[in-house]
Amino acid sequence: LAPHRPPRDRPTPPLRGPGCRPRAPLRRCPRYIPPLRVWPMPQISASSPEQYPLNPEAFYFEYGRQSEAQPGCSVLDAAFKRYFSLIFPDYFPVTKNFELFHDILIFLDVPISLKYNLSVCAGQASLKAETVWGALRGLETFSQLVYQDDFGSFFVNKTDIEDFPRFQFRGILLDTSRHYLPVQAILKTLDAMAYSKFNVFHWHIVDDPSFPYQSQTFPDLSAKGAFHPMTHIYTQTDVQRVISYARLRGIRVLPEFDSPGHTQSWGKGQSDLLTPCYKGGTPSGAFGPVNPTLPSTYQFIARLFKEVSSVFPDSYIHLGGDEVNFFCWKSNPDVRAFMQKMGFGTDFTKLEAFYMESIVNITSTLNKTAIVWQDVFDYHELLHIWKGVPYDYTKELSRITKAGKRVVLAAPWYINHIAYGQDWRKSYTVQPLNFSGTEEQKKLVIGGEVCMWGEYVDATNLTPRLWPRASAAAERLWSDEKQTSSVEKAFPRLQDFRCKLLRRGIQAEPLYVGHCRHEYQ
Ligand code: CP6
Repeated sequence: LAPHRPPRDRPTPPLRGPGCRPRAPLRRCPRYIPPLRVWPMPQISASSPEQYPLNPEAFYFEYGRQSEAQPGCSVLDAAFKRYFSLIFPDYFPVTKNFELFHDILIFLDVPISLKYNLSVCAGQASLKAETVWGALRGLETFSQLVYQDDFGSFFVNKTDIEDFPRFQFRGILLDTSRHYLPVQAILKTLDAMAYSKFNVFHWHIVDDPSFPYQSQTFPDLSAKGAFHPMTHIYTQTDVQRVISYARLRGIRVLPEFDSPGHTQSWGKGQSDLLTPCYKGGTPSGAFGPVNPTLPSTYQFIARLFKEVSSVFPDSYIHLGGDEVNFFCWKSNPDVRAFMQKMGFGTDFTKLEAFYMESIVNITSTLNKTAIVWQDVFDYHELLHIWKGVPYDYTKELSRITKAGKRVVLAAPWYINHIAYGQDWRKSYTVQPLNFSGTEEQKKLVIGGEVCMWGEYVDATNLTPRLWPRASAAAERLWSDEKQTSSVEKAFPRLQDFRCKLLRRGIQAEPLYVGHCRHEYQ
């Protein structure tokens, strides 16, 4: 922190602009302890009215001497650059080839903890984290502590923070099948996710309407199944770009290839994959879910998932399994014969379970953990709760955790649904662990997810529909429940955070009447 420690080996920075600005700071209100304007709220924090000016000419980040991470650590080198610009918006260094120096101490010990400690005092701020991912969250917090006065000078108050996430899975689902989202729109969402400390991008990449993923093994899937074979696809380069952009921000990418339902677009580029529907004893020309009776189906899935699991490095893969319509399976004589042979009688949920079990086995041979929507519950370790909308997901939480399965809660955060008024309040007051069950059961709730289904969403309205509404869920998933129990106290903090999003170029919608010092340009 400037100006107490002059940077080494650098010329005196030139004065900026004509004339001199008034010498800051005037301590306006010495006894006033400002509310901590950090979203989501850190677990433990103490701030003081003691205020330090920050000079962008002299500010730098530095790796601590004892830190295991040192210059060359790609995640933190890149984060220092990003956060410099976020801390000093609109500031452009005058010196050419401006080198960023580093003034943050990073200690790496236990490589699983996501904790960080941030201590801001005169002349120096230190950030200690056991992993680079924890350090990223700490940088985000630090950047939110810095503010500007009416003359544009930067300040930060004396602050101590110890922070860690309440839940390990804090996701956002984007649906790129109902509408194609340009890569830029995805990257922008990843930026905003990092500002709210989300850590999972659940990429619902394909579905009935389109198949934009360009597969190396099966190029026809996007050539015939995308809205447009050249302009509305994600190439391997696009996908790598999204994955590495997300990684630099501490976000994992969880791909979803939903089957056996929601696969109409798959059928265009892969013949004999979908079940032919029958009408009056003959094929009607329509197709239903993936055909679970043919060995070729499983050979196809094995090859597709082999590719997907090498393209997406995350250890999880989402297999979907939701909303399977049995109507077409019932109409097909070959499917009915298969049911007889397998002894399933007329219970089509058994056929669905057979299919899901087979593809879960395929994913485990690829060393990935399968996640499925709650509809198919018997064969999986990790389930995704989406039903129980609006508010009966608590029963599902009891039922599924009782069976010893881990869960991610999505049902209360379907923010593609919109309503007049402040619906963020509902998202904010969700209590994910408020269901009947033992302590052991509660530990199985690994987190939650905000879903932005794409029927009515494309790049024109994605950002304002997501932000700051998703941030309400982000605080619920990150912060201590007791400290964040008041929606009224959250309101001004979320309004302030929304202004920060605007300042960072995220077109977040307003919560209610009001203004931001820097309105969206
Ligand atoms: N698409 C897919 C969807 C939905 C699901 N799966 C969905 C269902 C109900 C609501 C919102 C979205 N559009 N593939 C369910 C997980 Cl209210």
